[in-house]
Amino acid sequence: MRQNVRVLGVPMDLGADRRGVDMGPSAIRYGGLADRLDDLGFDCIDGGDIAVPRPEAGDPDANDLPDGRTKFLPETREVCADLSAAVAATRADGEFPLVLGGDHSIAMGTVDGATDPDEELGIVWFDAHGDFNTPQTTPSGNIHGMSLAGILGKGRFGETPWARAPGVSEENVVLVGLRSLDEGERKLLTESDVTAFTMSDIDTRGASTVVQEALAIATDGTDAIHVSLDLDWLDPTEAPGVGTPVRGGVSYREAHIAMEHVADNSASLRSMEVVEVNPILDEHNRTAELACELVSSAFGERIL
Ligand code: B3U
Ligand code: MN
Ligand code: MN
Repeated sequence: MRQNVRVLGVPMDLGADRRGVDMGPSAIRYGGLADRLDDLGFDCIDGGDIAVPRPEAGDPDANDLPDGRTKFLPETREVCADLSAAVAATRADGEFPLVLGGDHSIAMGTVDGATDPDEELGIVWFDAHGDFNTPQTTPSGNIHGMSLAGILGKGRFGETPWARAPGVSEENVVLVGLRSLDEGERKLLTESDVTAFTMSDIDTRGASTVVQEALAIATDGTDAIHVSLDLDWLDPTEAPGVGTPVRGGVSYREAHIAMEHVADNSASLRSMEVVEVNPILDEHNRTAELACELVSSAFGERIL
Protein backbone atom coordinates (compact mmCIF):
# COMPACT_ATOMS: atom_id res chain seq x y z
CA MET A 1 0.00 0.00 0.00
CA ARG A 2 1.43 3.35 -1.02
CA GLN A 3 1.75 6.18 1.48
CA ASN A 4 -1.01 8.77 1.41
CA VAL A 5 0.11 12.20 0.17
CA ARG A 6 -1.00 15.26 2.12
CA VAL A 7 -0.90 18.49 0.13
CA LEU A 8 -0.10 21.62 2.14
CA GLY A 9 -0.55 24.97 0.39
CA VAL A 10 1.45 28.01 1.47
CA PRO A 11 0.15 31.14 -0.31
CA MET A 12 3.25 33.05 0.68
CA ASP A 13 4.60 36.08 -1.18
CA LEU A 14 6.34 37.98 1.60
CA GLY A 15 9.76 36.66 0.58
CA ALA A 16 9.69 37.94 -3.00
CA ASP A 17 9.39 41.30 -4.77
CA ARG A 18 6.75 40.42 -7.30
CA ARG A 19 3.20 39.69 -6.26
CA GLY A 20 1.43 36.60 -7.53
CA VAL A 21 3.25 33.58 -6.09
CA ASP A 22 0.66 33.59 -3.32
CA MET A 23 -1.71 32.18 -5.95
CA GLY A 24 0.65 29.32 -6.74
CA PRO A 25 -1.07 26.69 -4.56
CA SER A 26 -4.46 27.36 -6.19
CA ALA A 27 -2.99 27.25 -9.69
CA ILE A 28 -1.20 23.97 -9.03
CA ARG A 29 -4.33 22.41 -7.53
CA TYR A 30 -6.33 23.69 -10.52
CA GLY A 31 -3.67 22.14 -12.76
CA GLY A 32 -4.89 18.71 -11.69
CA LEU A 33 -2.41 17.64 -9.03
CA ALA A 34 -4.74 15.50 -6.91
CA ASP A 35 -6.19 13.58 -9.89
CA ARG A 36 -2.72 12.82 -11.16
CA LEU A 37 -1.59 11.47 -7.80
CA ASP A 38 -4.79 9.48 -7.42
CA ASP A 39 -4.20 7.97 -10.89
CA LEU A 40 -0.75 6.91 -9.73
CA GLY A 41 -2.30 4.98 -6.87
CA PHE A 42 -1.75 7.46 -4.04
CA ASP A 43 -4.48 8.69 -1.83
CA CYS A 44 -4.15 12.47 -2.13
CA ILE A 45 -5.49 14.37 0.85
CA ASP A 46 -5.72 18.15 0.74
CA GLY A 47 -4.49 19.58 4.03
CA GLY A 48 -5.60 23.11 3.04
CA ASP A 49 -3.50 26.26 3.22
CA ILE A 50 -1.28 27.71 5.93
CA ALA A 51 -2.42 31.23 6.88
CA VAL A 52 -0.15 33.96 5.53
CA PRO A 53 -0.49 37.66 6.44
CA ARG A 54 -1.02 40.13 3.59
CA PRO A 55 2.05 42.25 2.80
CA GLU A 56 -0.09 45.41 3.05
CA ALA A 57 -0.69 44.60 6.73
CA GLY A 58 2.96 44.98 7.70
CA ASP A 59 6.06 47.07 7.11
CA PRO A 60 8.66 45.00 5.25
CA ASP A 61 11.57 46.98 6.64
CA ALA A 62 10.39 47.25 10.25
CA ASN A 63 13.05 44.80 11.46
CA ASP A 64 16.05 45.88 9.46
CA LEU A 65 19.25 46.24 11.43
CA PRO A 66 22.26 48.33 10.48
CA ASP A 67 24.07 45.15 9.48
CA GLY A 68 21.24 43.08 8.06
CA ARG A 69 18.18 43.25 5.82
CA THR A 70 15.34 40.73 5.98
CA LYS A 71 11.99 41.89 4.67
CA PHE A 72 9.04 40.62 6.72
CA LEU A 73 11.22 38.49 9.00
CA PRO A 74 8.78 38.05 11.94
CA GLU A 75 5.90 37.25 9.57
CA THR A 76 8.05 34.79 7.62
CA ARG A 77 9.18 33.09 10.83
CA GLU A 78 5.58 32.69 11.92
CA VAL A 79 4.48 31.15 8.60
CA CYS A 80 7.50 28.82 8.61
CA ALA A 81 6.76 27.72 12.19
CA ASP A 82 3.15 26.91 11.25
CA LEU A 83 4.30 25.07 8.13
CA SER A 84 6.90 23.13 10.11
CA ALA A 85 4.21 22.00 12.54
CA ALA A 86 1.91 20.97 9.67
CA VAL A 87 4.69 18.98 7.98
CA ALA A 88 5.61 17.28 11.28
CA ALA A 89 1.93 16.42 11.92
CA THR A 90 1.66 14.97 8.41
CA ARG A 91 4.65 12.73 9.07
CA ALA A 92 3.29 11.74 12.48
CA ASP A 93 0.11 10.59 10.73
CA GLY A 94 2.19 8.44 8.36
CA GLU A 95 1.49 10.63 5.34
CA PHE A 96 3.85 12.20 2.82
CA PRO A 97 4.11 16.02 2.96
CA LEU A 98 3.87 17.68 -0.47
CA VAL A 99 4.16 21.45 0.00
CA LEU A 100 2.96 23.95 -2.62
CA GLY A 101 4.38 27.49 -2.59
CA GLY A 102 4.48 30.28 -2.47
CA ASP A 103 7.91 31.80 -2.63
CA HIS A 104 11.00 29.80 -1.71
CA SER A 105 11.30 31.24 1.82
CA ILE A 106 8.85 28.52 2.90
CA ALA A 107 11.57 25.88 2.49
CA MET A 108 12.83 26.87 5.94
CA GLY A 109 9.51 25.68 7.37
CA THR A 110 9.23 22.54 5.25
CA VAL A 111 12.74 21.34 6.09
CA ASP A 112 12.32 22.16 9.77
CA GLY A 113 9.21 19.97 9.90
CA ALA A 114 10.71 17.24 7.74
CA THR A 115 13.62 16.42 10.01
CA ASP A 116 14.45 15.71 13.62
CA PRO A 117 17.55 16.82 15.52
CA ASP A 118 18.77 13.23 15.93
CA GLU A 119 18.53 12.58 12.18
CA GLU A 120 20.43 13.62 9.08
CA LEU A 121 18.41 14.97 6.16
CA GLY A 122 19.90 15.44 2.70
CA ILE A 123 18.53 18.12 0.37
CA VAL A 124 18.45 18.41 -3.41
CA TRP A 125 17.61 22.00 -4.38
CA PHE A 126 16.63 22.45 -8.05
CA ASP A 127 16.94 26.17 -8.78
CA ALA A 128 18.35 28.79 -11.15
CA HIS A 129 19.46 30.68 -8.04
CA GLY A 130 21.63 29.73 -5.07
CA ASP A 131 19.24 31.13 -2.44
CA PHE A 132 22.47 31.44 -0.47
CA ASN A 133 22.35 35.10 0.49
CA THR A 134 22.25 36.11 4.15
CA PRO A 135 20.83 39.22 5.82
CA GLN A 136 24.37 40.57 5.44
CA THR A 137 24.88 39.84 1.72
CA THR A 138 21.38 40.18 0.24
CA PRO A 139 21.02 42.78 -2.51
CA SER A 140 17.22 42.75 -2.24
CA GLY A 141 16.27 41.94 1.35
CA ASN A 142 14.02 39.18 -0.06
CA ILE A 143 14.07 36.06 2.06
CA HIS A 144 13.42 33.70 -0.87
CA GLY A 145 16.99 34.48 -1.95
CA MET A 146 18.32 33.46 1.49
CA SER A 147 16.38 30.34 2.43
CA LEU A 148 19.02 27.68 1.75
CA ALA A 149 21.63 29.68 3.67
CA GLY A 150 19.07 30.07 6.47
CA ILE A 151 18.45 26.31 6.65
CA LEU A 152 22.20 25.88 7.15
CA GLY A 153 22.41 28.59 9.82
CA LYS A 154 24.46 31.02 7.70
CA GLY A 155 24.18 34.72 8.43
CA ARG A 156 22.92 36.45 11.52
CA PHE A 157 20.25 38.73 12.88
CA GLY A 158 21.94 40.87 15.49
CA GLU A 159 24.02 38.51 17.60
CA THR A 160 22.26 35.24 16.76
CA PRO A 161 21.82 33.10 13.63
CA TRP A 162 18.73 34.36 11.85
CA ALA A 163 17.53 30.85 10.96
CA ARG A 164 18.57 27.20 11.18
CA ALA A 165 16.93 23.83 10.52
CA PRO A 166 18.00 20.82 12.60
CA GLY A 167 19.70 17.76 11.17
CA VAL A 168 21.00 19.15 7.88
CA SER A 169 24.73 18.98 7.05
CA GLU A 170 26.27 20.94 4.21
CA GLU A 171 27.93 17.75 2.88
CA ASN A 172 24.48 16.37 2.01
CA VAL A 173 23.06 19.49 0.38
CA VAL A 174 23.19 19.79 -3.40
CA LEU A 175 22.17 22.63 -5.70
CA VAL A 176 21.26 21.65 -9.26
CA GLY A 177 20.91 23.93 -12.29
CA LEU A 178 22.55 27.03 -10.87
CA ARG A 179 22.98 29.99 -13.24
CA SER A 180 22.44 33.15 -11.19
CA LEU A 181 24.48 34.08 -8.12
CA ASP A 182 25.16 37.37 -6.36
CA GLU A 183 28.72 38.16 -5.37
CA GLY A 184 28.27 37.68 -1.61
CA GLU A 185 26.46 34.35 -1.93
CA ARG A 186 29.01 33.11 -4.45
CA LYS A 187 31.73 33.58 -1.83
CA LEU A 188 29.70 31.90 0.92
CA LEU A 189 28.74 29.00 -1.32
CA THR A 190 32.32 28.46 -2.46
CA GLU A 191 33.53 28.42 1.13
CA SER A 192 30.83 25.95 2.19
CA ASP A 193 30.69 22.16 1.82
CA VAL A 194 27.49 22.38 -0.24
CA THR A 195 27.80 20.79 -3.70
CA ALA A 196 26.66 23.06 -6.53
CA PHE A 197 26.01 21.73 -10.03
CA THR A 198 25.66 24.60 -12.50
CA MET A 199 24.00 24.56 -15.92
CA SER A 200 27.51 24.11 -17.35
CA ASP A 201 27.75 20.81 -15.49
CA ILE A 202 24.40 19.77 -16.95
CA ASP A 203 25.46 20.85 -20.46
CA THR A 204 28.76 19.01 -20.18
CA ARG A 205 27.76 15.82 -18.42
CA GLY A 206 24.02 15.58 -19.05
CA ALA A 207 21.09 16.11 -16.70
CA SER A 208 20.64 12.42 -15.99
CA THR A 209 24.21 11.89 -14.75
CA VAL A 210 24.31 15.11 -12.75
CA VAL A 211 20.98 14.49 -11.02
CA GLN A 212 21.90 10.91 -10.16
CA GLU A 213 25.11 12.19 -8.62
CA ALA A 214 23.20 14.87 -6.70
CA LEU A 215 20.85 12.25 -5.29
CA ALA A 216 23.80 10.02 -4.34
CA ILE A 217 25.36 12.90 -2.38
CA ALA A 218 22.08 13.77 -0.64
CA THR A 219 21.36 10.15 0.33
CA ASP A 220 24.93 9.33 1.38
CA GLY A 221 24.82 8.57 5.10
CA THR A 222 21.51 10.37 5.65
CA ASP A 223 18.22 9.06 7.03
CA ALA A 224 16.13 10.67 4.27
CA ILE A 225 16.09 13.45 1.68
CA HIS A 226 14.01 16.52 0.92
CA VAL A 227 13.51 17.69 -2.67
CA SER A 228 12.94 21.39 -3.23
CA LEU A 229 11.79 22.28 -6.74
CA ASP A 230 11.89 25.95 -7.73
CA LEU A 231 10.11 26.23 -11.10
CA ASP A 232 12.60 28.88 -12.24
CA TRP A 233 15.04 25.96 -12.50
CA LEU A 234 13.46 25.34 -15.90
CA ASP A 235 14.09 27.51 -18.90
CA PRO A 236 11.56 30.39 -19.06
CA THR A 237 10.36 29.13 -22.45
CA GLU A 238 8.96 26.11 -20.58
CA ALA A 239 8.09 27.81 -17.29
CA PRO A 240 7.22 31.46 -17.96
CA GLY A 241 5.09 31.80 -14.82
CA VAL A 242 7.83 32.49 -12.28
CA GLY A 243 8.83 35.71 -10.52
CA THR A 244 12.52 35.73 -11.38
CA PRO A 245 13.09 33.94 -14.68
CA VAL A 246 16.68 33.36 -15.82
CA ARG A 247 17.50 32.28 -19.37
CA GLY A 248 19.40 29.07 -20.01
CA GLY A 249 17.54 26.68 -17.74
CA VAL A 250 16.80 22.99 -18.12
CA SER A 251 14.51 21.75 -20.84
CA TYR A 252 11.19 19.99 -20.46
CA ARG A 253 12.79 16.62 -21.03
CA GLU A 254 15.73 17.26 -18.70
CA ALA A 255 13.29 18.24 -15.96
CA HIS A 256 11.35 15.02 -16.41
CA ILE A 257 14.38 12.73 -16.34
CA ALA A 258 15.52 14.52 -13.19
CA MET A 259 12.19 13.88 -11.48
CA GLU A 260 12.26 10.26 -12.65
CA HIS A 261 15.56 9.88 -10.83
CA VAL A 262 13.90 11.37 -7.75
CA ALA A 263 11.30 8.60 -8.08
CA ASP A 264 14.12 6.03 -8.27
CA ASN A 265 15.00 7.21 -4.76
CA SER A 266 11.44 7.07 -3.42
CA ALA A 267 12.50 4.97 -0.44
CA SER A 268 14.61 7.91 0.75
CA LEU A 269 12.16 10.69 -0.11
CA ARG A 270 10.81 12.32 3.07
CA SER A 271 9.19 15.47 1.69
CA MET A 272 8.91 17.57 -1.45
CA GLU A 273 7.99 21.15 -2.24
CA VAL A 274 7.16 22.99 -5.44
CA VAL A 275 7.69 26.74 -5.28
CA GLU A 276 7.72 30.07 -7.12
CA VAL A 277 4.84 29.41 -9.54
CA ASN A 278 3.41 32.85 -10.36
CA PRO A 279 0.02 32.57 -12.12
CA ILE A 280 -0.09 36.31 -12.89
CA LEU A 281 2.97 35.94 -15.10
CA ASP A 282 1.95 32.54 -16.49
CA GLU A 283 0.46 31.64 -19.89
CA HIS A 284 -2.81 29.74 -19.48
CA ASN A 285 -1.57 28.02 -16.31
CA ARG A 286 1.09 26.07 -18.21
CA THR A 287 3.77 26.51 -15.53
CA ALA A 288 1.41 25.21 -12.87
CA GLU A 289 0.42 22.29 -15.10
CA LEU A 290 4.10 21.57 -15.71
CA ALA A 291 4.62 21.57 -11.94
CA CYS A 292 1.91 18.88 -11.68
CA GLU A 293 3.55 16.83 -14.42
CA LEU A 294 6.93 17.02 -12.71
CA VAL A 295 5.44 15.98 -9.38
CA SER A 296 3.88 13.01 -11.18
CA SER A 297 7.27 11.98 -12.55
CA ALA A 298 8.79 12.35 -9.09
CA PHE A 299 6.04 10.09 -7.75
CA GLY A 300 6.69 7.37 -10.29
CA GLU A 301 4.72 8.13 -13.45
CA ARG A 302 6.19 6.26 -16.41
CA ILE A 303 5.15 5.67 -20.03
CA LEU A 304 5.86 1.95 -19.83
N1 B3U B 1 19.67 36.44 -5.74
C1 B3U B 1 18.64 37.46 -5.77
C2 B3U B 1 17.49 37.06 -6.68
C3 B3U B 1 16.74 35.84 -6.37
C4 B3U B 1 17.04 34.79 -5.57
N2 B3U B 1 16.03 33.93 -5.61
C5 B3U B 1 15.16 34.40 -6.42
N3 B3U B 1 15.56 35.56 -6.87
N4 B3U B 1 14.01 33.80 -6.79
C6 B3U B 1 18.18 37.80 -4.35
O1 B3U B 1 17.30 38.64 -4.23
O2 B3U B 1 18.72 37.27 -3.38
MN1 MN C 1 14.65 29.45 -5.11
MN1 MN D 1 15.03 30.51 -8.14
